[in-house]
Amino acid sequence: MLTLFPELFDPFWNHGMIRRAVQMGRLIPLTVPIRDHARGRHQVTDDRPYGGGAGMVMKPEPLAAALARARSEMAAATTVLLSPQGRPFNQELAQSLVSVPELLLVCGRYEGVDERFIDRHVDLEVSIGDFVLTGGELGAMVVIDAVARLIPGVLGNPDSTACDTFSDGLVEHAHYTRPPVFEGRAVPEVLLSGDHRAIDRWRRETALMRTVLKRPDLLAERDLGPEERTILEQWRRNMERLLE
Ligand code: 9D3
Repeated sequence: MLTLFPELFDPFWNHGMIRRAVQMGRLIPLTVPIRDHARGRHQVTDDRPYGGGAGMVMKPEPLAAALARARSEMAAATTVLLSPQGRPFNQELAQSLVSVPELLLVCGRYEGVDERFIDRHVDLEVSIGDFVLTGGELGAMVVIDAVARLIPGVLGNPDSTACDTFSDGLVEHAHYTRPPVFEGRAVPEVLLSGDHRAIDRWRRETALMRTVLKRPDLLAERDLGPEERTILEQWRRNMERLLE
């Protein structure tokens, strides 16, 4: 991890799943402060853009020196720059990053990073979405969090990554726990029935309906299975009956 704000990562490395990945030796909580690798009395890390314009650009030399320091601990690492121009991060990219042996994340700040550093040292640019952040640090935490939980053994229950939201293209069914009645609202009866086939069917059906209501874009990108067709046709018949 290369950053101008290493202190942002201190609590991050020390909690929950991330700490477990660190303890397992699968995540190195190494934060290289880019500023420590800047030369001169003022340790300047940014400068004005050639050609003019607003904002500042991250100088390439401190980044390259900080990267060399990080590479002394992870020689063969793939370098990932967090940047608004990057490939949009999603579960599929998280899945493919978890099988890369070593990842080294670089957080930019200011308006951008000198392109020559990117050309020479960056293997992949990743964005966490189409909105503007003040720097790459939160992006790096998002990527680390999403990838770390896919490392075998980091999550207590390996099943919980198998049916992640989006990995089968639907949002999840609703979840309930005790008490059986909360603020006058009961838990759906089927969940208390002990009938596991009925529960499974209810979950698949409501997952599909919740996707229709909350994330119709997910369904537009994928084909319906035969059971899903049946469920939607059933709903259509119910709607038609209501309209009559
Ligand atoms: C006006 C041009 N801006 C590009 C959209 C300049 C600019 C704004 C913010 C350049 C860099 C940044 C800092 N952002 C990140 O470093 C960043 C980011 C983001 O802003 N959005 C989504 N994902 C990411 S990952 C890193």
